[in-house]
Amino acid sequence: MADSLNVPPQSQATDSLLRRLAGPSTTKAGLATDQTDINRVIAEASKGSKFYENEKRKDKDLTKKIERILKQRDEARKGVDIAHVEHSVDQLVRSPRSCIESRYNLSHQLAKMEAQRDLSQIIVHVDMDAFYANVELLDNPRLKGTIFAVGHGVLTTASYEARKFGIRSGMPEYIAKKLYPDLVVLPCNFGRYSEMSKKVMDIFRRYDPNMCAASVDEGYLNITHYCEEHVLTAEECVQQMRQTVEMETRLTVSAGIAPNKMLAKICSDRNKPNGQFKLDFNPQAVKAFMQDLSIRKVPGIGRVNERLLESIGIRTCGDIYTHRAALSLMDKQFGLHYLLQTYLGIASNHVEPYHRDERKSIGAERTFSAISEKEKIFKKLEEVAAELEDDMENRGWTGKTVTLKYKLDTYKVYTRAKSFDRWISTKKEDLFAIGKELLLPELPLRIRLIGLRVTKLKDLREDADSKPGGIKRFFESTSASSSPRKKRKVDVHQDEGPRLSQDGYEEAMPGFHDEDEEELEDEDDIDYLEHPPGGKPISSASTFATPVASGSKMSSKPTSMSRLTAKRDFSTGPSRSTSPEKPSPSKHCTKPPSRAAEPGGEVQSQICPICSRTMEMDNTAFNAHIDFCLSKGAIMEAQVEASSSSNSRRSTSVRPSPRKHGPSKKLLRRGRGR
Ligand code: TTP
Ligand code: MG
Repeated sequence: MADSLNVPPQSQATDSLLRRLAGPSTTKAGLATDQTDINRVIAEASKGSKFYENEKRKDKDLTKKIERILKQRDEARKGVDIAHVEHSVDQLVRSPRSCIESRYNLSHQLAKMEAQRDLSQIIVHVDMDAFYANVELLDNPRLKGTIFAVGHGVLTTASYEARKFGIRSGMPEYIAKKLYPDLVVLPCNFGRYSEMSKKVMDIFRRYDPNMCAASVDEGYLNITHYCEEHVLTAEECVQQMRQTVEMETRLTVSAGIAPNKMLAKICSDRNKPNGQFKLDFNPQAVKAFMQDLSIRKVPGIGRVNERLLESIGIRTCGDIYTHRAALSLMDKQFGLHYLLQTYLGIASNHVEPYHRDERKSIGAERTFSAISEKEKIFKKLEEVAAELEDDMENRGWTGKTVTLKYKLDTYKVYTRAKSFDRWISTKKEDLFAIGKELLLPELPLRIRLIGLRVTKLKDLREDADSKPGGIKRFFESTSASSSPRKKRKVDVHQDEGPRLSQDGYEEAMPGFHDEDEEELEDEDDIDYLEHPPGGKPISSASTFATPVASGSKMSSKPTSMSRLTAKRDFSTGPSRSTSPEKPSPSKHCTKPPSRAAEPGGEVQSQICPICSRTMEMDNTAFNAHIDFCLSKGAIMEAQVEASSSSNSRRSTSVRPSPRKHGPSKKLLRRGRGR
């Protein structure tokens, strides 16, 4: 990061664009320290593509936003005694029982920040090393030591040898080959990754049966009990667990040991590959660890939040304290509480597997080379409907609202929704018909992605699985964890308050910052690669993602590959749903007008299919709100669901339900999925 910041003699705007074009995986382990030249090669190779233009636009928007924020900050500073504000924040950090809550609108929880620091639990974050690449090595040992990557079109991962050349996840293959022309690129073999993922997760579960699988190759464990029972130190236990994984699978894993999930995740990257790092379990050690840590290393602080924080001088977690007055004055924009908590190294230590009942939506989408012919678009829609049928039936879900999503060849995303007063049919013909109805008024279009998503879900397995006493069955953790896809997206709705962990810890900066993070998801769409400047077309694949709940914020790996990978289902014997009744349009139909009718329109009361709020607004505003909800809904798609064919090119995602406040509410994230 810092290296690219020093790129002379670029203007700030050019510099930020260079960094943006470099993609989200610039902090990956094993990469060359100086990425300046690499960033230039990437920018040069991307020039002229629609992707480049889109990134340029987004960079400009963000720059404007930053200018606005700085103006607001300067306004807020006027006539304010900064020393007094700093003193107040100090009291907040050091004397939690001080009475400044009301002045800064701080919650009771905030005031207890330091007092609530819990060092009693041993939390471990495990993350397989170069997972797809190392699985490939199992089957082809001759690759050992070679510079290779996995995933045609866009790379899913790269061997550590390749990373030295700047090659990494999410990088277009043709750009990677500019960095190292002899790069060997292997096709993805998702079935195999899934198989190995299951194996390693099963080993982790021996140490914590309640572990949370955060993605295909990573998870959180609480080993406190195991260590006590087996009279082991945390380091011994993790060493043993890593050895077991290597012995039984011939794959290596790195681990971080710390008092909470955020710290454990940061620590697991410290000694990658094939290493472990334990943080001392005392407040001083934790604070010292955070002091010089780049804010970008904090799970959930991505490129956009990084830029926003940098704009007010915050590059390290230690800088949070230095700039506490500005943060306090700009609390709404930056989230003082969350950032102070981060500065102190305080976060959730609650480890629990994903619960099925948190799902919010199920969807499928497909990315392709831009098309405008009506018949071709319908064909894609039909395919998506068929995929959705499969997943809804296999996973036992129906719902009441269907949202069509499409992305223009300019990368602009639109959504159109329709609600029903009965549970919709999961039959592909019916899903297709609804999608078509939503799509028709929009035509003609030139699009590169089409998707359908069903929300307001009903769990068709719920009744069957209910036990006396009303205990809902947990979603099979293997199923929720082993999908060979990564899709994660942090999301916060500003008006819903901060995103909270299961045990009530704030886990993100305020929502509007994520608007841009959300936009970054566009880079997940790989079609810009189909016609690399001067290169031959590269085919794209699409993806399927299902969520994992807990650890979402803690699992903020870059999203850029998610759409490229197919998925496999690990759920055991999915039950077939009973056929729901045929849908009938609801009077709260959310169907938006065709674009010809935009902007404006009659103000009416409408219910958002995503957040369920009733809103008085015209259709344009309403659609903008749905877009906002869909793109920012507090959900992550981190897991890929199953497809019987591992090379399938479809994409399906299931989202957890919207974030709620208060302890023991699940942390929610979503991936784009749209
Ligand atoms: P990561 O754990 O992020 O990466 P990694 O295991 O390859 O390397 P590291 O040693 O740094 O942990 O992701 C696990 C797998 O998920 C990765 O091997 C491929 C896949 N993946 C994608 O498909 N797209 C992505 O953008 C990323 C980051 C990973
Ligand atoms: Mg990994």
